[in-house]
Amino acid sequence: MAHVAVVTFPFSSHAAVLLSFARALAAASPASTFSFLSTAASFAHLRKTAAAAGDLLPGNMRFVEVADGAPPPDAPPPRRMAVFMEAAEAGGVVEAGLEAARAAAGGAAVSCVVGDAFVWMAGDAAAKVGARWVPVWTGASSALVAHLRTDALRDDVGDEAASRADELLTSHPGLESYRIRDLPDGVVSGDLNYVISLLLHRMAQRLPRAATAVALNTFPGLDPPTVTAALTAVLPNCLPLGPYHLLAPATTTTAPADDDDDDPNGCLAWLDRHAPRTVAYVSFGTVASPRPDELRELAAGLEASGAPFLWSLREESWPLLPSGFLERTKQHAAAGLVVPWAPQVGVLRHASVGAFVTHAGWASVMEAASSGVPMACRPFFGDQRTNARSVSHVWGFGAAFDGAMTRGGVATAVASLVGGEDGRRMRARAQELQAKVASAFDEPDGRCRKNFDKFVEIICAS
Ligand code: U2F
Repeated sequence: MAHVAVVTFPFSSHAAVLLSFARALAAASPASTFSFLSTAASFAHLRKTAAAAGDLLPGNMRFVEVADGAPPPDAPPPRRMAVFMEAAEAGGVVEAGLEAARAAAGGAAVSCVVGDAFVWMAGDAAAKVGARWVPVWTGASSALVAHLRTDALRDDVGDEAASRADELLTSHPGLESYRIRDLPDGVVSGDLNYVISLLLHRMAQRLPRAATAVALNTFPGLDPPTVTAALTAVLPNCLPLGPYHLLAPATTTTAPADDDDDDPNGCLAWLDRHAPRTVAYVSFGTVASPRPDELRELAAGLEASGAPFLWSLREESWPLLPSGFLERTKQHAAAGLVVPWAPQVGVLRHASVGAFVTHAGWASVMEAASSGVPMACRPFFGDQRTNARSVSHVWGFGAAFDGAMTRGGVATAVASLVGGEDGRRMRARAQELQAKVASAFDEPDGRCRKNFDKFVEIICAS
């Protein structure tokens, strides 16, 4: 019987994505044992946000806590990431987690380590216990191509990233549609020694050598053939089996409109009161945050657009909103609703949502594409510029702001997406992708469904 350890990158939305992925694996292979490894802080967060994660753990899966490297209590997230990765790289964190998993499973040795590709040292830990390493990539294929080509890109661009920012990467297979400025942070620009830049560089060096297979959060028909070819040339065993959020057992992805646990802020009931495709949904994911002046511009632009809006905004930012803004949204409930958290998958599927203003985090892009919702992207960091470029120039189901959002820019973008000619065209493109998701994923013989079955077979093989 297989014992699969699932290793998370215990920050931002990564652990929640892995948890829903692990649940899908556990449901698909009820005879196998699954140990889900994360830190105490990550488990606490998952229990709060991932639809009562603890209650919904399948019987063949258990949580196993790993060390976080002991960051100072008041350390900000980037410092926590650095401390965790240093501890994991020094050895011991994943190894101890695998040993704890073995002990908790009555001595059953771990036979396979599935894990967020960010935690590349899980490959070494797996090898030490004679297990396979099967990483899960949570970003876009194009971003992965960029990371796999980091050395070649650095050789080409050197220290000219700023002066050649608008140059297309025509000599880099798979990246022909992207400019140097669209590359993820830490490839040729930004702080190359930042913890995330370093981990992605090392991950890219390990994947081709050590991964038995790699799960990709994409579906056939999404990535251009050049991207797929560039990836499979280096990672022949990569399996497109997304959108990952559709893999989870139904209870975690489809919140009924009246389910207070999944929708404590009443977003879906509020959306029910609006006409089809009229509402702008706004969210910048779990980490990104516009600066105070930009936040005020966004708020003013939403009001000026005339479109009703649902805005998921972390409560710490509410005091930064323009004076009277929250009161106005409360008094005229039809005009806008600001909430600290929204059931995003259900929101994007709702018929009244006509536009998505977002940072273009990869899970958000996939959730919008699979719901047929056009996007207005305001990328902030990491891979978000690459994703925004894909949405606007490769797939054409959205637009990207040029830099910070302004009142006028937001009003125009939202009005265009919900009512303009450009919006209609972009919605049509989004709906084409939605149809591709349906055939690649939902149909019993769809390619993603088959790739998921193959993935399960690989990880549960004895
Ligand atoms: C990091 O991404 P983020 O966590 O910032 O953003 P997403 O990948 O878009 O994931 C956000 C998830 O949180 C959910 C939403 C997504 O599944 O449905 N969510 C929600 O349910 N309710 C809310 O009110 C707000 C969000 C990183 F910053 C990105 O650059 C990367 O692309 C990404 C993937 O590696 O990880």
